[in-house]
Amino acid sequence: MKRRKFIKKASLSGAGIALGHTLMSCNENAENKLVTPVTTSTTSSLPLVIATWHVENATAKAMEVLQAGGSSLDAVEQGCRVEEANEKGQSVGKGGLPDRDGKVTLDACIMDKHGNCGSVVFLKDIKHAVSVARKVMENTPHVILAGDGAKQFAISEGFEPENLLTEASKEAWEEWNLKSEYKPIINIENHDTIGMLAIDKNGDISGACTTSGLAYKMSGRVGDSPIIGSGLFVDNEIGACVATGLGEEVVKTVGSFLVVELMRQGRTPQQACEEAIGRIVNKPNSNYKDFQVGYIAVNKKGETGSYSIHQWFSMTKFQDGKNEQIQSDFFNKTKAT
Ligand code: SD4
Repeated sequence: MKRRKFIKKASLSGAGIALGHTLMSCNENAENKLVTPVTTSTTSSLPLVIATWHVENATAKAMEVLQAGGSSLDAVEQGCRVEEANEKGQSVGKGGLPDRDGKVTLDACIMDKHGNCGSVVFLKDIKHAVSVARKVMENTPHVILAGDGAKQFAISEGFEPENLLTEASKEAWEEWNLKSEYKPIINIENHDTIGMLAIDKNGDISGACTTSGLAYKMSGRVGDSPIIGSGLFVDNEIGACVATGLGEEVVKTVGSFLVVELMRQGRTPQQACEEAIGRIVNKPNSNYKDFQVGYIAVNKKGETGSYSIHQWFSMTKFQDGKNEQIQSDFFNKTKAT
């Protein structure tokens, strides 16, 4: 997930667009691979997996699990682990960009077909945050573990602590530190989360989300990604949704739960994602031009949808032997190039 080159190529200007840039960005190969904006897919061929952004290696891993008859839960965990281990991706796991004190802190969650869920927030030194979240779900009576407690729990479960700050991320932080300009909004230094949803051969849905959060965030800041209902929600009767972008805005509208509830009321995944973005941008005095939010969703029939505030958000979808990046439709067309 190396997106910076793409960011440079996207010659948008103006502060608002620049602020949303990184979260609108995608892989350097994006120009060759993007296809026309998706509306709603109506094929229900299973299994299928979708993920935020351009993460074909991760969706390929998840599909391998699904094709072998594995559960959607195993698929989303294994898929997310690919990006957590990818040191070049500065958005999740090892190599994630640090907070403003130079510490990499991770947020992740996972949710299964029964509505069970687990999450970790402000986790340090353990790269596979999504797997720790799964252990919280399966091996504790709790849903969320935070900080030192989450780390201690992970170690007790056999996870090896390691330094997650790579040289590249350290250098980026040192460069940022020269000005230490702190803006609690998505800006050019910020980056992308992986959220993944899968339906297995039995038709059961699971989801996961993992991130290092906003780059150079305040120490202790937690976004939407590990918050069940905001960053992720799964209802095996209805469908699932996962979010990316400025977590504060997703939390304020309980975005993923909203999308699933809208699907329950009869909206397609695409309509539900659009309406949930509408809740953000249509608020009185919304400064949506300054930040990005994107949703992807799937329903029980295997229909999918994705939508974002600004251009350049994309979804990776693996279904029927095709693993492809799909450009998301978006709200702010007036500023599009
Ligand atoms: C957060 N939603 O921590 C995450 C950041 C993100 O792509 O999605 N970046 O607010």
